[in-house]
Amino acid sequence: MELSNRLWYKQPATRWEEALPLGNGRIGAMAHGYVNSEYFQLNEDSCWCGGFRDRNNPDSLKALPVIRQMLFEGRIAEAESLIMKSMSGIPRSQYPYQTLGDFKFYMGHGNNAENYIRELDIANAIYRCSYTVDGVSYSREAFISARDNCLVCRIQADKPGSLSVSAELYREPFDTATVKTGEPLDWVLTETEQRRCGIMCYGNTGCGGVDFAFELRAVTRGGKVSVIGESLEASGADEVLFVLTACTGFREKALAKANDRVIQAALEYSYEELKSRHIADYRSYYDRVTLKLGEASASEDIPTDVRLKALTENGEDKVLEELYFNFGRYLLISGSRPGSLPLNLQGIWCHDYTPAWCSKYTININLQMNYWPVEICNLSELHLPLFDHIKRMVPNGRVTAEKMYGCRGWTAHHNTDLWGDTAVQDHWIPGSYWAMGAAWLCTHQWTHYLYTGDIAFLRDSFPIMREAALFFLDFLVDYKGYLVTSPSVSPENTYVLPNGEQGAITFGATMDNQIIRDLFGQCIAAAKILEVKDELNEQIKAALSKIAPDRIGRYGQIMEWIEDYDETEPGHRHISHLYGLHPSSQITPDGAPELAEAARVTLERRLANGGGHTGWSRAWIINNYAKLFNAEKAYDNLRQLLIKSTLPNLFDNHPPFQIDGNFGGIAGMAHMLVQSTEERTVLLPALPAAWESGYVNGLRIIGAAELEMSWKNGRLDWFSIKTDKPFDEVILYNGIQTRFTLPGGYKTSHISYDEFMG
Ligand code: FUC
Repeated sequence: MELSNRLWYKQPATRWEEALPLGNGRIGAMAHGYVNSEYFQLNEDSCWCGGFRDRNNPDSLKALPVIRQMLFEGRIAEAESLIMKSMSGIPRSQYPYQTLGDFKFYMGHGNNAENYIRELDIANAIYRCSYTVDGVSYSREAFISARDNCLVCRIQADKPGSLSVSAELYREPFDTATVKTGEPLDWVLTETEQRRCGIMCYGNTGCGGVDFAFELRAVTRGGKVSVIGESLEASGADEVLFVLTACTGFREKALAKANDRVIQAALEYSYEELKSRHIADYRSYYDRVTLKLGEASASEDIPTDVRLKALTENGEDKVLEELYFNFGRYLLISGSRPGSLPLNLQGIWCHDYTPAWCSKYTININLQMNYWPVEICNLSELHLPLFDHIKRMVPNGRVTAEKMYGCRGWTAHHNTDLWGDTAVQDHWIPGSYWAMGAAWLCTHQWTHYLYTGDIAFLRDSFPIMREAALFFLDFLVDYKGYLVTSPSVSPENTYVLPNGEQGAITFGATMDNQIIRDLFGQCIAAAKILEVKDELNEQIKAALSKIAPDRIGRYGQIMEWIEDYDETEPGHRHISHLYGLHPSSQITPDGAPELAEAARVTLERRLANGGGHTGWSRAWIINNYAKLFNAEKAYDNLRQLLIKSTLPNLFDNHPPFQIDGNFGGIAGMAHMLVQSTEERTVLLPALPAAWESGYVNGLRIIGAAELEMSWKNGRLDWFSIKTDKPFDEVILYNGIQTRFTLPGGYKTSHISYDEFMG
């Protein structure tokens, strides 16, 4: 197996952050690989505590003009005091996403193992653990199949009849019970009973939340299976096969029946069949992209945790970088599938009942960052859960727009949950009172269209994008001839006024202007494509011309606020005013060189003051430097991400574990190799010296096309473009550009450096 396709360790996990993730979009598990037991810590994507509530503060609308007036008059403290009371959600907080529960099995042997290895094969999405105890070699292999919607685990030993395994399920202390299913006649199950009887843990998450149920069955070769009390046991077996599935009331009404259907259907297949169905499905995504940053020798085959630790001294590790890139793709394919919920702060790998930030969907950077790599890394369908979620939010967002602000359209604040809640979350002044969440999410719809050319998708998304824009036609207020948001924040920073007073609530923050520019511009562009000519389109055009431009402040930086205030924390983890650089492409070195230079100064200032200290912040910085075509800085920050913000299982560390940095990190790597806007695609815009020679195949570019590219000695060697649809885009490399107009379904031959540079 290629080194860049495998995470491996010589010891069991000693903490959760060393366990290995499996998932199929809905069901997630962390495998710990103990010797005399296995611990799969489980998730189900809809396992949220609490039901939907209308939390919109009824006093918001009345307070709105007063708050606006206070802000214009510079009475910040008063405005903040009033906003906290009048605009915070009632109750203040959304409920948390939660772990589903635990599946554990105990091996009937001791703990003294030799030749222990556990690994995650990310080319096939399979977990393995093997060792020898008392001369018997044991192995377990597990995966979570999207095709058959279940976790499958096979245990083998090289001595016949030597397997005795006892399994249990629980959600301590929040389950109703674990019970026998299928009404077995006795403790010992007949062969037919093995397929329809097992154990099921069930309950309700509470506070009006979902019912949940997860069920386990065991089938053996040799030996017997019994259900005693809450335990499912195999004894004297040559081989044990466990199949587990889970669901909640979010999707199913009769939970036990739904789980029974899934497991019975899965058990129609043999283990090998289930495995090959799983691999074929997984690889249909994973094999789309290949990245080579160099050749690795067998002597480089060292355990992942050791490799990660060694990076600090060794300076660079291209195998680890490739592995990190592949692992990010693995997490996307395992955590976000058509029909699943979108990836929250911990994806489907959350181990708490009250996780950090409730493991919600934080939409002032984090949820968006989770989806930064999907289009460029050729995993476009994995974006769909986000679009489904946007649709869940729209009706709530209309209510929030009307009740809180008296506006048409729809809006959302900086968090949302399972139910698509859009009201203000928390009473965190620098973050909560920010009505830009919907607008930012809608830019993903446009991006998906740009990369796929899917007109039907655009037609479906267009009303949602326009309703998000409509909100701003009502919400924006006049300030010195500009239309500005008010109230708002620049997530999640605080400014200092010349009189020393500090504040976070503001109007017309730079990020807001940038997001609105994107949203309005995208609505206008979409209207043109869809041939929609109406009054609303004209109003959006008129409003767009009144959005304040980005301005450069006294340090040469992009101004974060409408005035050139200082920041309380110049090294703040958010770099909200660089939204225009990334994820947007309003600021590019070739399109807006002065602003790009100011963006560079902004980044330097952030970093000089301790910025980039959370994983996701570092990942944003990689993307930002890549977008500035600054290869060495992008690479240096990628190394920092690996050294400072990556856990032994390669999960991103905020701290604690937060998955956005994994996705932001690999998006950054992809953007170092290729960047597309509607105007042009740049090849190797930020190729660091360390990636001297390499090859990439399958990255997507705007215009529904795919790129294959090789480079040698730091220079483009050749590239080729494969189109889905008629393609018309300028390709830029090293200052030279050529327009490519190609028919759909076409692959160019290798275009060499010399040919291209002409
Ligand atoms: C934002 C960030 C935090 C964290 C949280 C989930 O509030 O500022 O760092 O990522 O979201």
